[in-house]
Amino acid sequence: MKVVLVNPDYLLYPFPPLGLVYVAGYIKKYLPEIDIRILDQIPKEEIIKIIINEKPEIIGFSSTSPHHWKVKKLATEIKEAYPKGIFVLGGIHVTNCPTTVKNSPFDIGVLGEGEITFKKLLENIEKNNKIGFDELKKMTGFAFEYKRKFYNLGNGERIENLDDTPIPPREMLNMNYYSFPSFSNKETFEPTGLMFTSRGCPYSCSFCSSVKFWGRHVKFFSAKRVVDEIEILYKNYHYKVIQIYDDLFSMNKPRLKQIIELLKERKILGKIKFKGFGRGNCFDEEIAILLKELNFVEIAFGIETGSEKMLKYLKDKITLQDDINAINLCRKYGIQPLGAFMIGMPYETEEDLKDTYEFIKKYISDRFVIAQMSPLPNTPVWGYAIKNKLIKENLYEEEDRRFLDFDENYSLSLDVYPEILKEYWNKILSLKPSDVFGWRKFIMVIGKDNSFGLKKLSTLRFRHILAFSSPLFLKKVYNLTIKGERQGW
Ligand code: B12
Ligand code: SF4
Repeated sequence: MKVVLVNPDYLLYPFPPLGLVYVAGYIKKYLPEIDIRILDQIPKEEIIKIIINEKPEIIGFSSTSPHHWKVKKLATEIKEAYPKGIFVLGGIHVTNCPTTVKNSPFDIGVLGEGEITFKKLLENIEKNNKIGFDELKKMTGFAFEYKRKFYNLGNGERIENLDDTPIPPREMLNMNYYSFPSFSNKETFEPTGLMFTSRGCPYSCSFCSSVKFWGRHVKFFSAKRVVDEIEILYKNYHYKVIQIYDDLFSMNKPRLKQIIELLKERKILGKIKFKGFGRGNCFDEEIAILLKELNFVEIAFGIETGSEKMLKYLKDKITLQDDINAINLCRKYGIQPLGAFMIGMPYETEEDLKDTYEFIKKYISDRFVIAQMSPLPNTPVWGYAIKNKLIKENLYEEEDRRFLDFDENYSLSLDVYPEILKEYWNKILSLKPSDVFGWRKFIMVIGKDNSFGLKKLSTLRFRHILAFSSPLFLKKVYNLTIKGERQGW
């Protein structure tokens, strides 16, 4: 049986679709007779051609809410060209909005952590030669329409021991595409790899949908397994920087110590730089010292706001002082702190916006990012936005770019005039150190067909600058950013 998983983010983000790779790796390990591949960084026309030629029985997709419309559009086009396949949707959007499979190109949704549930689905299809809905009805982890009835069976079975999943087989991807340097600061301007060492977060922020998905019980890969993967990224893929994308990496001190010891034993401690995410209230001097020893060069904190009142609404068990302490500790140990902030939130007033502006200016104007708050399904913020008729239930079903760029007309705050919000957006952005060469924009726009030899960009800076000024590159920037095609197909 042939299975194809499609990464819809062609030319969009230089981040590997690790969710698909985890699922594919698990199937390769536990159902080795299945022929599974990932169509990664391939234009739509080619995806359709490959599917028509290879005739896979199953075609899988993944979507986040803000990008769901795009994935649905792609799946619809593929289905028109190849109606025979079974179309499966996994990932966070369908988990939070299972009804999205109704009247859609998708025959079935896989809810929650995907590995075990997808394996069960493939076994079911192999046995029945089609989806055996009568059997699936008795399980968990699926959403589908069957005999005019809709079934939402809730999240599927979770993996108990994460080490049971194989190290993601990145060789299934077009890895040349994922060797960009990290532009966030000069320390990380080297090819950067991405990995996870845990799943879940024990907190429950009012805007975050991660916690409903993974649960508040955090699962960790063992230190040995983490170091095995680091070694592969360093030796096989030549990454000099690794970004750990865990919701909260620094939590588990004993494991942190074991990771350091193992890296030392393997003589790679200090050769790789790390970046990751922290939370102000679970960051102390001991953690800062351990992270420094591990060679952490940057830690991002979701500070979100400079207003204590807004912080109470947004996050649990944290104060602004916790964030200030964390920033100070990072600076003390030479780790660059990064602050992530939002504006346009429920209950936010002009006073709160002013506090955010002042906080950034005083504590972290050297490295911060700011975004407009997007309401994510299944969160308290989503409930607020629906109740106040600020958005429709089916917000993410249709093409909608409003929350991907700043748009003052769609603020979730009922307490501030749009012009004031816009004024603060611009004021806060004016605090940013200038991005003279447009590095950050650049990383978002280069495609897989980087005929400029960008694979080892860090060693090719002169050619890279030449390439920047080539008409081909300028055309690409124009099409992708100025004409706005970056978000489309
Ligand atoms: C890394 C990351 C990114 C990276 C890389 C994204 C990528 N290519 O995967 C970058 C920075 C590019 C990014 C961008 C965005 N992100 Co993001 N991101 C994450 C993060 C931190 C980890 C994602 C991940 O890889 N997890 C690990 C893997 C194993 O999990 P997974 O992808 O969910 O896959 C599992 C299951 O979902 C399932 N599964 C997934 N796909 C499929 C497919 C099939 C067929 C099957 C059977 C199963 C299955 O099985 C997998 C294994 O269990 C999550 C938070 C989190 N902890 O998950 C946020 C998160 C996914 N991002 C989020 C958002 C909002 C965004 C943006 C929309 C932000 C923006 N405004 O632009 C964009 C959209 C990107 C996109 N194209 O959709 C939200 C999504 C919320 C929602 N309801 O949609 C999250 C949950 C953050 C949050 N706390 O709310 N993101
Ligand atoms: S700490 Fe981060 S991952 Fe955890 S609930 Fe809050 S925003 Fe989500």
